[in-house]
Amino acid sequence: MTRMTGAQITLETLQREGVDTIFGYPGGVVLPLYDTLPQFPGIKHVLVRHEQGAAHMADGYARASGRMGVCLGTSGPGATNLVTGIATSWMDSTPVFALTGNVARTLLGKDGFQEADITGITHSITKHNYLVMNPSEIAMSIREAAHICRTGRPGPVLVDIPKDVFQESTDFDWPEQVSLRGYKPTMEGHPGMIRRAAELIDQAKRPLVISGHGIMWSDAHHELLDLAEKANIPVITTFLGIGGFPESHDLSYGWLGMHGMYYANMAADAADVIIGVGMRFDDRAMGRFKDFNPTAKIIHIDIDPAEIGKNFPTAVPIVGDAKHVLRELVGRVQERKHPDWIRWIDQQREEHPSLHIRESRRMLPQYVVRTLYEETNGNATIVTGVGQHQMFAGQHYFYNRPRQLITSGGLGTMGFELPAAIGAQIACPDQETWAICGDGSFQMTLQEMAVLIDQQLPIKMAIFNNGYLGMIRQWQQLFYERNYSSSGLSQPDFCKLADAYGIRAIRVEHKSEVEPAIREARLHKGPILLDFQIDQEENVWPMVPAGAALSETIEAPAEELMR
Ligand SMILES: Cc1ncc(C[n+]2csc(CCOP(=O)(O)OP(=O)(O)O)c2C)c(N)n1
Ligand SMILES: [Mg+2]
Repeated sequence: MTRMTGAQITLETLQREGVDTIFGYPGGVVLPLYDTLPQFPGIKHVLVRHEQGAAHMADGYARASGRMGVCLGTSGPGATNLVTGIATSWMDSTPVFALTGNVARTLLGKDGFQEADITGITHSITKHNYLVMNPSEIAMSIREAAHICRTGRPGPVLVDIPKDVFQESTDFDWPEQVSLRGYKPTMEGHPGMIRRAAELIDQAKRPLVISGHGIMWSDAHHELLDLAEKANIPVITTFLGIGGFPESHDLSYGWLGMHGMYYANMAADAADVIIGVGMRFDDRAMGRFKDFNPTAKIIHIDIDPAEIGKNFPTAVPIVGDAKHVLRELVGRVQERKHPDWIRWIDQQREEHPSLHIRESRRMLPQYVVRTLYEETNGNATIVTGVGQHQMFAGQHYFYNRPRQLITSGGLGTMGFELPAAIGAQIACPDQETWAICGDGSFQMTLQEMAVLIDQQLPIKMAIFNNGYLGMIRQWQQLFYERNYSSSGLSQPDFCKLADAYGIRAIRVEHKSEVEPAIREARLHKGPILLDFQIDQEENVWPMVPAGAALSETIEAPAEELMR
C-alpha cells in the first residue's frame, strides 16, 4: 500500500482504467488535480475553451473509437457548462465519463463560492453519478462509474470530488473487483425468445431489419450482415444506425424517419415482420406512432429492458447484447429468398429515388456533400452539427463502416460538430475527419478552433453557410407561411475568423470551386476551414411533417425542383 493524495488516486485509477486523454478546463477546486497531472505523463490533457466543448470532445472520442471518453470541469459554472454535452451523450447512449470538482466538504450545501449540486443536476441525464466524500472511496467510485459507463447500454456517468478530498492523503488500495448488486446487464438473449423470433423470421413474407446505434456499441455489424444475407432480409437503419450496415450492400435501403429515404419509410410501413435491433423506435424515426404499420409483428432486440414495449407493442422481446443475440439468430433462421418483397422495395426506390441531385447552376448543399463523398472515396469520418446540413450529410455521403458518421441524434445539439470532430480525430488520428458545420451550429462552439492549433489537428471544417438557421427557416416556410421570424442570422467573416486563430481558410462562392477547394483542403497538412456559400433556400426532402405518419412522407414539390 502506498500513501497518496486524492488527486493522485484519481489519476492513477483513471490511468489503470485505460484513460489516455482528458478534455478539461481548470478552476479553483480542481487545482490539486491539475497540480498532480504532470506526474501522469500517460494521460494527455487537452485544454478546451469551454466545458461544453470538453463534453462533446469526450463524446466524439467515444463515438469514433468505442472507448470511454473523459471530460473534466471545475465546480459551479465549470460543471454546469458540461451539462449540455452530458445530456447529448445520455440521449445517444455513449460512454462519457465526466469528472468534476466541488467545494470543500465543510462548504457543501452552504452555497459556497462556485458551488453547484451537479450530482442533483445531472441525476436524470447520467446512468449513475457519485459524490465522493472520502479519499479512500475515490478508486472504487471511479472504477464503478467506468464499469457502468461502458457496459450494458453505454451512457454518461459523473464523479464529483470536493477539493479537500483531492488534497487529503490516504493509503491507496487498488480494488481488484468491481461488483455491483442490482447492475448486471443481460448479455445472452432468452433461448425461447430467440427460437420464437427465428420462427417468425422464417415465416415472414416481408421481413425488414431496422438497425440502430446499438450495432456499433455491441460491435455487431458482422453478425447483422450474416443475418441479412442468410435470411435475405432488407436492412434499413435509424439515423444513428448509419454505417452499422454497409450502404453499398444490395440489401441496404438507406435510413428511415423524418428525412429518411422515401423507400425506407415505405418499407417500414409495409413490412410484415420488423426486427428492430439496437434501436429504440424513436418518434423522429417512426413518425406518428398510432398510424405506424399496424400489421407488422415486431421483434425487438435491445440490451436495455426499459426500451422494450416503450413505444410499440412487441411480439417477441429479446433483452440481450445485439452481437450475442444476432449470432444465435443466424444459427437458427433458415436460408430464404424474398424476391417479390425486394422487387417491391426496388420499385419504390426507382419511382421515388430520394437521393437524386438535380442539375443546377446553384451551389446546392447536396452537391457539396456528394462531391466530398467522391473526393474522399467514401472513407472520411463525418461529424455534423444539427440542422439541414446534418440531414444532407446523412443522405448524400454513403457510409460503409460503423462509427463513420458522428452526429447528435437524440438531443439534436447544435455546436456538436467541431468539438466532437476534435475528440474523434484525437481518438483516431489516422482517419480523415471532416466537420460538416452549420453556420448557426458552428457559432455555438467555434472557440474550440484554438484547440486545432494547440493540438495540431488536421481537421477539415466545411461550413454550410446559408445565412439561415436553415432547418428553422424550412419549417417556417412550410408550416408558418414563410414568416422567417429570427431564422436569418448575421455571420462573422468565417475566413477572417479562422485566420485570427492561425487556421487557413478558403471561401467557396461558386459551384465550380467546390471540387478544387475540397482537393486543396485534403492536400493541406493542417486544419483548414472551407466557407461554402451554399444556396440559401434549399430544403431537405423527403420529409415526414411533424406529427405525420411514415406513410405520409412528402417528396420535393415540383416547383422546388425547378429552382
Ligand atoms: C442548442 C440548440 N438550440 C436550438 C436548436 C433548434 N434548431 C434545430 S436546427 C436549427 C438551425 C440550425 O442552423 P444551422 O446550424 O445554420 O444549420 P442549417 O439548418 O442552416 O443547415 C435550430 C436553431 C438546436 N437543435 N440546438
Ligand atoms: Mg445555416
